[in-house]
Amino acid sequence: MREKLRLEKMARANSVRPGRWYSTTCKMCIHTCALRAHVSNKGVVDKIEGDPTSPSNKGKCCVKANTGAMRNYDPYRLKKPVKRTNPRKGPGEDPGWVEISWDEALDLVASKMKAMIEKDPREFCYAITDFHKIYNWAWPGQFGNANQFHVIGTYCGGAYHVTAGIYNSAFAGVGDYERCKYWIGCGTGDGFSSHLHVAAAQRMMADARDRGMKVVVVEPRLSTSAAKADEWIPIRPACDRHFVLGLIHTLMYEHKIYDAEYLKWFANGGYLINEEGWFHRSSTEKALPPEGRPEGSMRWFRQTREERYKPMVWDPVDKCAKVFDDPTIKDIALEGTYEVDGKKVRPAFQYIKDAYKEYTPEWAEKITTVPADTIRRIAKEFGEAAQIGSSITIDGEVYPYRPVSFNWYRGAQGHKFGTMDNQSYILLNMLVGSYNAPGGLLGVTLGSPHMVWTDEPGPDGILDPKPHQLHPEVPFAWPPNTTTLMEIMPLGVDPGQFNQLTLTDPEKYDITFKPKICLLYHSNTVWSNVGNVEKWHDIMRSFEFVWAIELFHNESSTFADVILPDRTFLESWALLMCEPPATEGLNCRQPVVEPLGETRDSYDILAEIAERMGTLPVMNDIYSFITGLVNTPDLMLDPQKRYTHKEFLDRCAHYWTRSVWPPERGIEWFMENGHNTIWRPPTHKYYMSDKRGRDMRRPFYCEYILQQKKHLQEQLKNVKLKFDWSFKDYAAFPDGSLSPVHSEPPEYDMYAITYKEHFMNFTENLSIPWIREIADRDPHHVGLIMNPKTAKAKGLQEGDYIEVRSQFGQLTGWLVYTEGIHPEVIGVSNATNRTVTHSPITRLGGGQFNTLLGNNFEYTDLCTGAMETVARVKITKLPAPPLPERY
Ligand SMILES: Nc1nc2c(c(=O)[nH]1)N[C@H]1C(S)=C(S)[C@@H](COP(=O)(O)OP(=O)(O)OC[C@H]3O[C@@H](n4cnc5c(=O)[nH]c(N)nc54)[C@H](O)[C@@H]3O)O[C@H]1N2
Ligand SMILES: Nc1nc2c(c(=O)[nH]1)N[C@H]1C(S)=C(S)[C@@H](COP(=O)(O)OP(=O)(O)OC[C@H]3O[C@@H](n4cnc5c(=O)[nH]c(N)nc54)[C@H](O)[C@@H]3O)O[C@H]1N2
Ligand code: SF4
Ligand SMILES: [Mo]
Repeated sequence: MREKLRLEKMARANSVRPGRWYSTTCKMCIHTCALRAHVSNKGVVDKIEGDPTSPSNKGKCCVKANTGAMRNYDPYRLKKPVKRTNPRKGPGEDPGWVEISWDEALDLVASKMKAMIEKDPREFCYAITDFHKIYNWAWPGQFGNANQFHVIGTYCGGAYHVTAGIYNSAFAGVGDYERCKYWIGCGTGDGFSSHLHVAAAQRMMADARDRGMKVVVVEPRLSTSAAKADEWIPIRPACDRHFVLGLIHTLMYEHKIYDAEYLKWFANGGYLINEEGWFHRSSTEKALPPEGRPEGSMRWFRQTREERYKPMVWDPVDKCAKVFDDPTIKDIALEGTYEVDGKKVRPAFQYIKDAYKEYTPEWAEKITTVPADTIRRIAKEFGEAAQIGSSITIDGEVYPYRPVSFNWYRGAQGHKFGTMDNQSYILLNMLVGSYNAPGGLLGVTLGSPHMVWTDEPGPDGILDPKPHQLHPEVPFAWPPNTTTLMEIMPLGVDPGQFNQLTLTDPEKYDITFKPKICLLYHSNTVWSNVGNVEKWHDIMRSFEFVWAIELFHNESSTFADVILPDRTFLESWALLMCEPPATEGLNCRQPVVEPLGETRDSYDILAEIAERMGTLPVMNDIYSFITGLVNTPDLMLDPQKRYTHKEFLDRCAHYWTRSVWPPERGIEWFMENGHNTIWRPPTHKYYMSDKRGRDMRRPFYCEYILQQKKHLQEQLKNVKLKFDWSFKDYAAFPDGSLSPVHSEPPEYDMYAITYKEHFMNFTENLSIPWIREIADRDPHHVGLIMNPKTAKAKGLQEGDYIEVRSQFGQLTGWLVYTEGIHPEVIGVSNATNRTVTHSPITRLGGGQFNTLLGNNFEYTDLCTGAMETVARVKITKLPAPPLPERY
């Protein structure tokens, strides 16, 4: 031990020069782990570590954080505004960048923007994806504009956040690391490589496994999670819901394991459903919005008259139907068929169980390739580990104890029918009573305090649904005012992919305006968006003016007319915690070094442009509104004043600590102390108990989604759409509908998938030497991965140069063998599909993965905007070009 310490000290002594530590916050991925950065007396960052005082990452950080200094000192960073001199745009064209002064750059942008808003603000499209400054997402709101031009919502959380909002008032969800004993991870890197606060989650996962938690991973690929799990279940892509429907069937019909008490009292498993699929409602008893309810709750004023009558349950003791909140209810029936008011009705549980009769393990095996016996066994293990009936006392309060969780993210639900995918995983957790129980699956907030967890009772005794986690609902209108068609997606998350459809053929979508200006701020939308990439290039060329706020050149900013250089996280401000898995509070990012070159903080850039456009007062009002500052006259922004980012955050710090996490603190306190993070308090709102929960039942049967569909259909009655708009994605509970990727022409005989890894942030950090070295040593990230059995059957071998072609696009690469992939799947790592970068260190690939994906309504979940992120492809061997250097 002593030797180890001595060596550790030596290592530190070698890597750091005399200087001091600063508390700050990481931004090498979307999350925000607390860090400390060591800065030498010469003002150079020479070491980055996790902040040992943070209860979230507890002194740990991941490899990406370690490379923060390399990002900062990257010689190819943009350090001055640049303007293109070559009007021809696209790959292969040298934009002919020339450096210009800030004055010239800002004048140019402001004058173009001003002319545009004076004419028609709908001519502005924007891709803004900086999660650390989420208030900047609202910047275009000052023009009343909502033409989002990115897929940050719909590639990953489109359906996930909407359903988490409806079913749990949450932004995300994850197993209770502290108390879970049996963890299934499906299409997610949670706890290992991606999703919520990787560095913090890895630590929590390691601790949980140390105390014996079993981990099962369901994945087409031997991912980091799968490799570390107790069991890997390889699955055919885009059918995880079918696997889970198989588990639910088995638990309901074969093992007969389910948490009846949870389904009766904490969910609406006992609500009576009529043959048309609606709640059977009392004909006399009407519910009214609770007194003192804040104005503007969409859900209450949206309800039709008929929907205001209370839903009913069957009391098997008194043998009659009663309204759900009748105090005389002795018990609630979950099963059976009854006649009430002359109508045939069934409890929701029975209704769903009947619908799931056909979803046997054998049915699921045919679709998923997971053996029926495995499905039976996993169902049994999961059901038994839930310890249904057991309870736990925490701080004197008794809770149901259900130490199992089914976890999932992008891979499991980034698909056509993504809404139903999410619903199925939620239903499985509900079925065993683990949804919000200690040990089970718990809600996670987005993290910004103004969007902090607020669950509250809604109509029908059910939790008030909060589907709109990122911005308020876009009201119905036709013709549409957005290029994303949000007007006909009452539950949607802006489907940025639809820009490709609406901008290519505006008439078909009744778009009466023509977008001319595009802003790319912290968004590589040409790389990250789905659909044929040449079509994206055409759209980028069709804008009259493109401006970007970036650190680097990339696939998208190569189309820009002007690029304004942002500061790195070591030079700039932020105050938040993004998607904390088990903690709450604020982390402060502060400049720890002098900024390089003539860069500026993106907040300050946007404020200055607003000032030059004459819209600063509106910007300030909007920022006051979305941060909540509007509630406190002493902290609200003065519309006329231009604040620096630090001044703005100082006000947020005061307000957020005053209102959410007292004691009140200003930014100076955070600069000194780093964060005010607390571990989820035990008797916390996250757990459901008898005291909390009975008036906020979770919708095992989600009539609300059907109501949304009905309202939309009514609004569309008077409109003649020139395209087919399906409503199949709206469902009260999930069924076995299949994504169209499973029925493509037979020559597309393989599935192509993509994935993140712990060392990669999408793909943008592959320009960092340490990251590039890691990627180069891992076969999963140097070529297109395929199972050798499949390759041999196709007459291919490792090292072959191959083309991967879908109905929509194609890419090329070198074939790499791995046993760690489902035989029907080809893996396209994010590390293999860059096409334009700022740095010679990044290896360019033979095309972008997303060009393989279908970008149309058939491949989109039209309830939420989530899209199919799996492609069907055929593989052909090509003559090999010379191997690139270092391959
Ligand atoms: N290290 C790291 N962490 C990140 C990010 C990052 O880029 N790097 N990005 C952040 C963001 S914005 C997001 S959205 C999250 C994403 O977090 P995750 O959803 O955890 O990440 P992905 O790698 O996109 O997808 C998870 C896994 O799904 C698998 N997969 C693909 N198709 C299927 C399928 O059909 N079924 C199943 N079961 N699995 C499938 C992939 O092989 C992959 O391992 O991570 C966040 N955190
Ligand atoms: N093939 C493929 N496509 C994907 C995914 C995938 O895994 N594979 N993931 C999908 C998901 S889940 C998401 S959320 C989206 C993400 O999509 P994007 O948000 O477009 O993701 P990035 O490529 O990381 O682009 C972010 C850009 O921000 C820049 N940047 C980094 N730090 C800063 C900063 O501090 N300031 C400024 N101004 N810029 C900065 C980087 O240079 C980078 O070019 O992509 C989706 N598309
Ligand atoms: S998980 Fe993200 S925020 Fe946390 S240390 Fe790693 S790169 Fe930084
Ligand atoms: Mo994402």
